[in-house]
This record gives sequence, structure tokens and C-alpha cells, in this order.
Amino acid sequence: MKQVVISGTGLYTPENAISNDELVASFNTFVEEYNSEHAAEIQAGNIDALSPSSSAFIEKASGIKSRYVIDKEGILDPKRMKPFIAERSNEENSLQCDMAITAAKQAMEEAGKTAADIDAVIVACSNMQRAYPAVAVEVQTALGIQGFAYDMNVACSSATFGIQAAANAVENGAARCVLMVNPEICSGHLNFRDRDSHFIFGDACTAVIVESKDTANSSEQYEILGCKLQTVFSNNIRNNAGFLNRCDESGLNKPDKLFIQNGRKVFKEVCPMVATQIGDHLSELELQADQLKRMWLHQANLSMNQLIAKRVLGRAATEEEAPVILDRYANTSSAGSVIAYHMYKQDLKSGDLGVICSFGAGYSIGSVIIRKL
Ligand code: CO8
Repeated sequence: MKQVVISGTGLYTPENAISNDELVASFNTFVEEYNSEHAAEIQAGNIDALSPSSSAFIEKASGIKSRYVIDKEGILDPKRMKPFIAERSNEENSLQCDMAITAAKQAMEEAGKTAADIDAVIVACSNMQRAYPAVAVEVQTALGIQGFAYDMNVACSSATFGIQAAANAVENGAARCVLMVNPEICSGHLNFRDRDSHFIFGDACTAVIVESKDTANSSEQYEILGCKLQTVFSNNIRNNAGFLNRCDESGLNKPDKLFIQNGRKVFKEVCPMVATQIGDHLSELELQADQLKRMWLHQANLSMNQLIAKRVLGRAATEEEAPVILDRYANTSSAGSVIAYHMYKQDLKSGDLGVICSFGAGYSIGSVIIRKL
């Protein structure tokens, strides 16, 4: 069977960062204004008063200290609480295309590839900014890549599922080399007025080059030993925004047209599924957990990652074994595990094993076991 490798990665990080304190100050101003505007109804018991948020809660419950965003001003304006993202003309690159190009160029440089070496582009992320044409085709054309391109969405697991799709294309000869990108604009579909989730997400874009070992010439290559994907339907993480919304106007402004979740249930149900999947995946490849040098886990919640790593290893993992980026980036959906991989891979030695693992809405879980060559 053809050896398939990851030969380069790239990362686009927006310039603006929002600290917990900044986010909480804006949220609490909104709460004060709401409660005073609705004082009579609250007093009469017709509606509930809103409760304030707190930085201490956010850091303790999630491990998040800050997040990068495309636009800071609109999010922090208590009268608006959503980013300002101006519509662009059809003649300009879309925002997701621009994010993808920045990350892709870095990944292509690391892999030593030009557009002529790449045969396919996959854009894999939680939300596409339009229905069609596919953002992937726009990215493909902007970079001057021949061949084919398509978009796919498996929420937080889009990148690992995208790596498998890329590896399959290389293995079966459909492409020599694939560019897989994850432009995540999570701030666009986050409800900044919801105390339970306003702190969870940030924006970023990652890129991965997947190619045949035969064509790879970068100094760092990671052989894909196997990809394992799993989906189990759950209503605990949902976003009901879609093209049919306009057909029933009564639902247009309901909160379910943005990200909603039952965070406690997600935590409880997903952690054991992920730990079991990594264990099973290792067994299928006749590998042991103690051979794993690194786990680049989905970055949603610090306690979740510590619990999963502990279940896999049978002991607490060190930060070196399960690196954390969510303190700075928050949850960037599918980009999270790839950001961790991008930042914390260089120190591995030839022969070292690692797993890139995502989990999220669907539910969806993806694990990619790799070995540094
Ligand atoms: N400030 C202060 N207090 C708060 C706040 C706040 N902001 N929010 C809640 N509280 C209070 C609650 O009211 C509650 O009070 P009480 O005990 O009196 O009822 C108390 O704090 C505890 O609340 P929770 O039970 O909600 O707190 P948890 O400890 O469970 O932490 C988390 C909440 C952080 C959400 C945690 O449950 C978690 O991380 N769960 C897993 C989440 C997860 O991994 N989700 C995956 C979704 S990501 C995904 O799949 C991608 C989707 C696509 C991307 C979407 C982009 C927008």
C-alpha cells in the first residue's frame, strides 16, 4: 500500500485578541442594560433577570483565557455583540478564502510544494460563509491549483475527516498531493448574549498538506498510519441555521440559529467515547498507549482533554504529552487539534508516534495516528 504523509502545516491567526476580562465587561454591561430595560417585567415575574458572567468561572470551567477574532469592536459593543464583517463583492476573495490562502501558503512552503504539485483542495470546517460555489474551488483558483476541490463539514471533526479524505485521494491515485484547509469563523455563529457559551469560541484557520511519501521532500514528514472516524447522532450540540429558515419566518430570530449546546452532557458523553476510540484505534494498528509520545487533542475544554488523556494513558498526561493551545485560542472548532499539531510537533524524534484527535457536534470523532519519519 502507498505510504501517505503529512508534509506541511500552516496557521492563520487573526490580529485581534479578546481577553476574558474584556469579554465579560461587555457581557455584563449588556446584562445591566437588559435588566434595567425590563425591570417591570422582571419584577412582575414575567421574565427572568439575566445573570452576569465572570472571568474566574470561564477560566476554571474551560481553561480559556483569551481568543483571537476577525473583528473585536463589534463583538465587544454591548449594543451589537457580533463581529462587523462587511459583505464583499463577487469579484473579491471571500473572507474564508483569504484566511485559507494565508494558512495554505505557509503549509505549502513547509512542504516545499508549489501549486503545480497539488491536485486537490478540500475546505473542511463548521460553517461555510455561502452555499455555493464551494469556497474550496475559490481557494483552488486563487492559488492556481489544477484538479478538483470541494467543501465538507463535520463540525469540530472537519479537519480529521478532511485528512482521511485527503489520504484516501492520495492512496487511490485521485491526487498526488492534497491541500486541506480549515477556515473557522466561529465568532460568526456564536451567541455573545448567551452566558453559557459566549466565551467558548475563537477564529483561526489551519492548513495541512497530505501527499505520497514518494513525492514528499520536506525536512519533516509524518506518516499516516491510520485514520478512524466515528459518528453518533446527538442533539446536544446544534446550529439550526440553514437555507430553509426563510420558509418559516417565525423561527428566524430564535437562538437555535446560532451555536447551542448542553455542555454538561457533551462533556459526560463524549469523553469516554473519545478515549475508547483512541484505545481501539491503537489496538487495530497493534500499538500500545504507552508508545504514544503526543496527543494533539481537540481544544474545547481543558478538563475534557486531561480526562481523555488520563483514560488513554492510564495516568495523568504531562503538558508535553497533551499540549494545550485553547488558553490562547479558545475553541476554534476543527482548527484546534491542527493548531496544537502545528505548534507542537517539531521536537518529536524520528519514529515517535502521535495522535491528532477531534470530537464535537454530530457527535463526530476522528483520530489520525501518525509516525514521524
Ligand atoms: N459565568 C459565570 N457563571 C456561569 C457562566 C458564566 N459565563 N456560565 C454558566 N455559569 C454557571 C451556571 O449557571 C451554573 O450555575 P449553577 O451551578 O448555579 O446552576 C454553573 O456556572 C455551572 O455551569 P455549567 O454546568 O454549564 O458549567 P460546566 O462546569 O459544565 O462548564 C462548559 C461549562 C465549559 C461549557 C463545559 O460543560 C464544557 O466545556 N463542555 C464541553 C463542551 C464541548 O466540548 N462542546 C463541543 C462543542 S464544539 C463543536 O462541536 C463545534 C461546533 C461547531 C462550532 C460552532 C462555532 C460557534
